[in-house]
Amino acid sequence: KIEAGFFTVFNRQENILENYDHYEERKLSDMHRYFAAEDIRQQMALANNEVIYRVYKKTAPLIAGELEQAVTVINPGQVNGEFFMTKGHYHINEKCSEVFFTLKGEGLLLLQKGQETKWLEMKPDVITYIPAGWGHRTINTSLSEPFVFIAFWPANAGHNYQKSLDEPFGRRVFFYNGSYIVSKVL
Ligand code: S6P
Ligand code: ZN
Repeated sequence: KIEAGFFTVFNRQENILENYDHYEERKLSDMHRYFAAEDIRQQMALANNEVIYRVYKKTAPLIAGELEQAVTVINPGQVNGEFFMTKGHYHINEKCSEVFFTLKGEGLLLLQKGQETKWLEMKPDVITYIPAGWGHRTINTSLSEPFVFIAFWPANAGHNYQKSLDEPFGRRVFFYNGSYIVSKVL
């Protein structure tokens, strides 16, 4: 049973959402098809199959008119020079948009629609908007700090992860010269 009216608290010491219902955890082994690296098995061994990101959720009713929210914590790190990132997805209901509010760290929001790719920098207090119909992925571009943001989206959106494998994002983000480079996928 979902409470009618609730609050959550982001604990910025621990980087968790207090009183979450559940969290989803993505390790390197869950994500091997999303990174560019070919020697992913070797990388997995090297990196000890570490946690790339966690998504903390407090659920709302999954019906039109309601809003879902989640806090995403992407750890710092790279796979063969490619920064840790989310799988990225499209909303099944193409009329559903989304808003991100950045809580900690620094990163990028990568947006994809057909052949068109856009990216926006995220850092604390920056609010980014994902228009309906656009695929979205976030990337932690910090070398040392977790990248944390809260997302709000329509509860009837649904998530399509297969599409971000079938039609990969047009850019990938790599470590370069002490910072990051957004490189075109050929
Ligand atoms: C949900 C929203 C976020 C992501 C989260 C993880 O619509 O966009 O809460 O679920 O950032 O990314 P992904 O691509 O694994 O769902
Ligand atoms: Zn989404």
